[in-house]
Amino acid sequence: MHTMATHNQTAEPRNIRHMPKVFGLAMVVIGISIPFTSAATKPGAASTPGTGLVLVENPVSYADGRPYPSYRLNAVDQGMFLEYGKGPNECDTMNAREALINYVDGTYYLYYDGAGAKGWVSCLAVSKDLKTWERKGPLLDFGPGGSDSAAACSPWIIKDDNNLWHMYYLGTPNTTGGVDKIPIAPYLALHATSTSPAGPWTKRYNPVPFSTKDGTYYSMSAYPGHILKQGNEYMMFFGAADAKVRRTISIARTKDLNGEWTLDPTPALPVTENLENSSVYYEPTGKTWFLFTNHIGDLCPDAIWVYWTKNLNVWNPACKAIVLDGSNCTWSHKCIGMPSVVQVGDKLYVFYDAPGGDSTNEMRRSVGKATLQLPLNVLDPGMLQVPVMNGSFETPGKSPGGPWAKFGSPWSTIEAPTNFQQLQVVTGDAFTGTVDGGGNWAALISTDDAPADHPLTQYLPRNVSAGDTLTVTFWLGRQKVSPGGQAVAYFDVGGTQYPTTIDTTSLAADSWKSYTLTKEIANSGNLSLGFYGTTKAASWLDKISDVTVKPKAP
Ligand SMILES: [Ca+2]
Repeated sequence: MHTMATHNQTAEPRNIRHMPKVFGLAMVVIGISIPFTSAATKPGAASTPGTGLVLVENPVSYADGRPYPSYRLNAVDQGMFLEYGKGPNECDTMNAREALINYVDGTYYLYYDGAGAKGWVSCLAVSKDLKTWERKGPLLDFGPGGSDSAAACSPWIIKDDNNLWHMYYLGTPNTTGGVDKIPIAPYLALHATSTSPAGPWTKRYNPVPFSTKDGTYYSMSAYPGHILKQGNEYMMFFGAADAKVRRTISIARTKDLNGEWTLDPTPALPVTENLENSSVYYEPTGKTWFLFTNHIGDLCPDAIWVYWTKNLNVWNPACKAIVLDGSNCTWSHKCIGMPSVVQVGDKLYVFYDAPGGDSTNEMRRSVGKATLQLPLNVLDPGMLQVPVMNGSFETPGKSPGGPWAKFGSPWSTIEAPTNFQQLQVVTGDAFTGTVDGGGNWAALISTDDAPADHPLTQYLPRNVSAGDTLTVTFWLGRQKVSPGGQAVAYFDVGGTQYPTTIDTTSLAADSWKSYTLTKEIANSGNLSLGFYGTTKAASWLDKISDVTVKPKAP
């Protein structure tokens, strides 16, 4: 049946997009630095300082079909300021990257990975004003232990209660060799201490803070990240990669900076997000934590993304935005390296590395910076109308990008399922008429198009609680010359599905009907919405509403 109306059937331009329906203000929030939520309650608040979310209009498609953020939180690029090749003792002749900014007692300490003749080590540049920088040369050296014999990079630091600084850095005994000597897995977590961020640093090889472990999401790599203290516990947002080299951020915990760290059994964000490195900022205005990280694209790191949460232990993959990519970086169009952030007055400075131009190269990167006007304004975590993005599937194309994940071809380079089917309702001669307001494209739900193990699913930017009642409406059609099909629609709350079966065999051929899924949920967690087929014959899905949350009666 898929031959009757394939996605190649017409040359419908991909830029015909139905603006996703978002609650309230979102429909008019197009621009930069407009508060996303406050204007709804404060007329004229558009002049309020700060940076707000704007909707993504041109989602990027990735080879593996992963979902793309629905929002941007645009930084204003300040350009490149620390060019590789100018450090003392030829410490950074081929690279200056992995910029980690620290502000301590009036001085900015910029740690960056310099690539010189011997390989990659962390180097130091200092500044009092972020304008004039003094390059001090290598901060660390290779070895003497085997675990950092080939590279000693990317250090995050924190001061303990006795004013001793602790450093956690990435070491590896392996590189690609040759001239470039690019560090390769395993990326290991190593420890050092000093009385000053400027060093000298004393390496502490025992105990090892944490290590990779077979059979886990950190089987390939487990390397350091941003550290902060909550109560008497230190939390580290460490980097992980699994056996399929799927990368993400998770949380390591310890009460003793000289001891071992315990890694959370599940990652803070799904491995399918493809993220490296972390830098955390707390926004007091909205009592919200922001995790800045590096998104890895098809060829190279391609953007700085930020995730936000009110609860450091609970992160939602839908609560994310693009901060800097080739569209708003002034000098690097395809490759943007890892971010770190520091607050300076009413701005948040975002440091990053990039190769410039259209390069996607690992080498010849330099360091740039960008700014975000504070405060950062994001979604209301208690919203009662949760936006479903692209709910009418008006995004034709072979690999649509956008918010839907596992859309027929999830992780196709890894697990190689079938192509997705997103077809034209009338032009494809499947129906005489469209759903009113649903546009001309719909998704097919069948065992061929969206089977139970590859459902059509969307993360939603809402954490819900036991006792809440969730409602969504959507339209299903039985096309001409088809028996109709059977399928399942479900809410997913923290991995628990609340399903209902749906059946279009009882509809008249060439007709549409509205369905409502309502569930009172019994657990708490991140919310997502999904659909999958249970018969080979398809149901056509269109015009999915926002999800309404009715909180449990007090
Ligand atoms: Ca549609």
